Amino acid sequence: MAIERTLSIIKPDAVAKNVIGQIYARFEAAGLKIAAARMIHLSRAEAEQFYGVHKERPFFKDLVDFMISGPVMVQVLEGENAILKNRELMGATDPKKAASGTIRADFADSIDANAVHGSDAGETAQVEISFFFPGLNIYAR
Ligand code: RTP
Ligand code: MG
Repeated sequence: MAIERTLSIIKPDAVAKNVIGQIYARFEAAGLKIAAARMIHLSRAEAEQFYGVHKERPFFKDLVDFMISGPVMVQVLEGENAILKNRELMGATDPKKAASGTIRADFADSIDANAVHGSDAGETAQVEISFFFPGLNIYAR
């Protein structure tokens, strides 16, 4: 199985709830390594660029407002099938529809304040990792 890297964000709601460690523990228990990490408070321009694929969607402004409402914790996760594995750990976008035991079921409040972001495919993972970690040194372990 392929070793992949994916971009994960712990969103402002979950950072404010002080559950970064609990979410990291879930990544680690699933065999995903934290390969790089940084805390950042996104500017509006950065959030609009990051979520640019959604710019025509009705929820775009709410999404950007939310993503800049406080600091976020951004990490590269590495492991077998990391992209899909992280999406499974996250659960459905709407926490009301997320399977029990998923991060969103346990920590998210609403479809806007939904605790985590995860890249949805290989190509987006590369773009998103470069966005937050340009010229990154990711250390082999
Ligand atoms: P993410 O990109 O944050 O990992 O979430 P996702 O793939 O599960 O969902 P996506 O369709 O990419 O949407 C990005 C974020 O926009 C907000 N959203 N709101 N009100 C709505 O109908 C709606 N739909 C999406 C969510 O916060 C979602 O995480
Ligand atoms: Mg998405």
